[in-house]
Amino acid sequence: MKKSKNNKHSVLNSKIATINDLRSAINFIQNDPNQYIETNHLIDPKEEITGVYRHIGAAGTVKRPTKIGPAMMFNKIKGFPNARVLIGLMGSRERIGKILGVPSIKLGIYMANARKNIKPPITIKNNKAICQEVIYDAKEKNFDLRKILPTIISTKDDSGPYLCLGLALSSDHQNHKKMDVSIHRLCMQSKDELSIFFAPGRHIDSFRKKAEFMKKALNISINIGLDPAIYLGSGFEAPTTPFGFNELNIAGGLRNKPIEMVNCISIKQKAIARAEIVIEGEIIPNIRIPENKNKKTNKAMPEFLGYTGNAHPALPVIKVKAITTRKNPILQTIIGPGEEHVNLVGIPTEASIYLRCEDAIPGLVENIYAHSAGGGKLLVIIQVRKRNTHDDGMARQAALVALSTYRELKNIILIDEDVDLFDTNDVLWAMQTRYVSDIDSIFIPGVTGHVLDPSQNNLYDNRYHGKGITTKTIFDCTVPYNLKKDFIRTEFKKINPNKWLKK
Ligand SMILES: [Mn+2]
Repeated sequence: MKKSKNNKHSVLNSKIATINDLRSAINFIQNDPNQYIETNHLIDPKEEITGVYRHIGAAGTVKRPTKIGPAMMFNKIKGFPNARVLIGLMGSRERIGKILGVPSIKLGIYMANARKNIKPPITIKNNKAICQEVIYDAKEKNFDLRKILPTIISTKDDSGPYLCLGLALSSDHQNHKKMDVSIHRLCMQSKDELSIFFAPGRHIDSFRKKAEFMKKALNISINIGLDPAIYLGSGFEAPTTPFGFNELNIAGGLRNKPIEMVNCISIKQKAIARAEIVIEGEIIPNIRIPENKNKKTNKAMPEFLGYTGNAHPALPVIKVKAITTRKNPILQTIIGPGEEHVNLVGIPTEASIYLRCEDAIPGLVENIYAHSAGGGKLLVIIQVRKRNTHDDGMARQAALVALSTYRELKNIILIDEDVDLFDTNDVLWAMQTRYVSDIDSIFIPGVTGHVLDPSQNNLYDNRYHGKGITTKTIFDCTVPYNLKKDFIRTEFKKINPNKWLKK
């Protein structure tokens, strides 16, 4: 019995070890209808894919009705006979846990370990790179990226077709060892132009500004359809991954194997060798275009807090030089406010906070959850195990460490080890009997938050002049250590119920 169990475990691990790109990740889950479904019904990438998937598995901050569900592959795309669209692959923690070979409740801590045990990427030869099986040269007369890629339009208000899972890879134009990978909002603006939106402080934007100052273009590759380990590793931000640190190191750590890069064919830059699709281009210095250039709408696309973002008046432009793809490429995408986005930003956030708390207060923090309701950024649940009365203060100190680690964080709920941080009913239960608002709330006013939160606005709170400034709150829902004996949850007999479930 024991032997077969061990064998099963080793088979599982060896399968996970073979996941090195999007298709091998799909193969791993494709026979489980709770994790993956396909459809051969023709679908329009304009509004229909998001309209359908909202009912299947979007969840997150999407307006209800919606739910967590399987990833969905659309095999027949209107106007694009050779391409497929996949949405929702990283849309549940359970599925990410399966694909990475980790229990889903341990994902944050596992990511923290990958940050400590990094593996640098390697570069392979072009003739070995499957991302270059098919080549479209932008110099050719009929080149039009809008006709090559089945890019989705999420809603009627969107500024245009958006690539929602384009992993941008770029480097310092004078020192290519300083590299960065990160995901940004990319809108198709013409047959060979994309606008790129950088949130303040993003590392590739710093490369761009430096190149622009010297009147140089910045070479950039946009990589789509990847091993989820690469997307998840790319979600780390400074200070956990400081400026110039290549986040592909962490993906290599997650897989315990270097990520393969390849030289682009049209520019001096790297691409992810096993990507489904690579867009090669350069960010032109001193050019800006309005994000809504092609459409009279003030809106851009649905953003992670569940509201549609405003179109930006002046964005940098990527001039596309070439597109390379696998044969019959899969365009991988997400719903902006969905659970998939929550996981992509939230799990690295959990890892970053865990690392800093372990450094500052070893052994206190049990686990961290960047909650779905805050889009993985605004709300974090911190579970602590107090060891003495001193830890009554240290738990609150852990919350301050979290706020200093991740500036976009707004609200923190502290809970004890006997509360399930992933079960919101249980967290709210702790709030009812272990929290008294006027003694257990800590307010920290006037601190930088996130510009996409509509309450962080002068019209809502006229104490602050700018956008993205707010009051941060710590809700301490833990029991004071000396009173623990009065807060013991009812214990039921420990018993295996399976016998009573058999017919
Ligand atoms: Mn970075």
